[in-house]
Amino acid sequence: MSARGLFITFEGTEGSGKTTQVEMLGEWLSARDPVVVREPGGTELGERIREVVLYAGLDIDAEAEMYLFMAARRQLIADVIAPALAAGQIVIADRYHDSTLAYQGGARGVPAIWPPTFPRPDVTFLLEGPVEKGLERHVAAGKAPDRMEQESLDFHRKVAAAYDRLAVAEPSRFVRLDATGSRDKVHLSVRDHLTPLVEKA
Ligand code: T5A
Repeated sequence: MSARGLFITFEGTEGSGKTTQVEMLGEWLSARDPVVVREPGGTELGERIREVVLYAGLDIDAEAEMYLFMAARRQLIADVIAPALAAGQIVIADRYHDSTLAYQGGARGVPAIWPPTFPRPDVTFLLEGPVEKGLERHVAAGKAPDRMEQESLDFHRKVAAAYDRLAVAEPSRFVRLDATGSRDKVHLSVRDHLTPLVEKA
């Protein structure tokens, strides 16, 4: 548990339903006025890095890509996450450092560590399901693929395998959820896990 506040993150492969669940959770906790952030983004620097790393069509070295995501994250921590947690607020993040460990570390093979200045989440929901299904959801939603979504199926399977290893290594932080269930079913599982923590926060 953070010194103050409650830090909740959502992770998973493309189209696993993170944003949907973050929005549903934000509504459920609205009386607590949670701080909701998405990565990369949430600050002016972060949004600019998002454009560069996902949509500029640049050929980016894998390690440089990792530092770009981490630079965006550090600014978000400094400007938003750390002050909110220090003030006792609930913070909900749509992706966080586990994304770097899974995508850049696991799938791209870059040596990745958890910087000591990055707060650890209290709870990380990992939305799991076949990677093909998530990519299909994007196509069905008509979303233009970003640089990472254009990667091969094999790449996305490596991301899923890396998430699996992260969850196995930290079972007290990770909550694994079946992302193939309905939106409401997944949301009710999220609520079940959070109810005791939210009451204490
Ligand atoms: N990245 C990010 C890194 O490589 N390293 C990092 O350190 C970080 C932070 C970010 C990209 O950057 C990479 C990972 C990503 O490739 P993004 O645009 O922010 O890209 O996108 P993602 O985080 O990947 O989110 P997605 O847009 O892929 O999908 P979500 O949020 O998982 O899914 P969501 O909720 O948008 O749902 C997708 C579709 O499915 C439907 C929704 O309505 C929507 O149409 N849906 C469901 N349908 C049926 N049943 C359900 N339970 C459903 N839940 C949602």
